[in-house]
Amino acid sequence: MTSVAIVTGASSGIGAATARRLAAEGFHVLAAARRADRLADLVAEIAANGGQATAVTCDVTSDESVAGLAEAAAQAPGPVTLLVNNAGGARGLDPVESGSIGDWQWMYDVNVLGTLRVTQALLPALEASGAGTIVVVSSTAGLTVYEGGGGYTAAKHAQTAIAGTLRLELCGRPLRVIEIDPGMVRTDEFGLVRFDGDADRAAAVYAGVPGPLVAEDVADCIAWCATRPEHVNVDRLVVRPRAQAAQHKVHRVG
Ligand code: 8X3
Repeated sequence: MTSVAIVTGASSGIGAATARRLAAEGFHVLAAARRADRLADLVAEIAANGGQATAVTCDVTSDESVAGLAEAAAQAPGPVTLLVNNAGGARGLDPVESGSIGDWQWMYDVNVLGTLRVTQALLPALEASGAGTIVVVSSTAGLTVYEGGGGYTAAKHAQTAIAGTLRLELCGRPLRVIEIDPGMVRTDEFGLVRFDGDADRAAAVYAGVPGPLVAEDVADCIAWCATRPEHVNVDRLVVRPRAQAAQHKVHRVG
């Protein structure tokens, strides 16, 4: 029977690339995100390429919406063996002394509580499958801090803490927990959300960087980790572009 993979934040970027990749790997993908029109296009594209996917409109900041995702998982045509907690994002690049409480609340709700809500809701199905995998897409921002990144790095550190704690708590049960920490990834929307639609500011982050990661690079890492034999747990995978040796050590040309 086809295994089911759930991907949150699937309407764009890393989430969409992961949904495509997991469908190509043979999973039936439940592609979850807020934007139904984007999901419909994605699901149609996956089907046109011979894959299987179902769109599930879901806002990870809503308990009710996440309950709907769990219901969709219960109706899915196979055991739920993989959850990719990908929904997340950054807002603002303000110093702590002037950071917006609203931005910080949003980042905590989407990145941290979103992971908590979705994981809690799907854990029973993942465990019932006999071999469940929980992926937490955190960030290198979950491992270090940088000026202006306080709200985002705090949220990502919390996500990283959840992944580590879950792995301890689930030890001995048929569940594994994988944390993926991407560095500089150029996607259509991450920078636009962070800078409130300012495309120039978003593009400047990658200016002169030869070969920032793209969403497919991260999807590749997620798919590799999630398709290892079930006794293998890749605890954490940190992936950056070659041009980024560390958060502040970025090679730029021009
Ligand atoms: C995004 C990486 O460097 O913008 O998760 O914080 S960074």
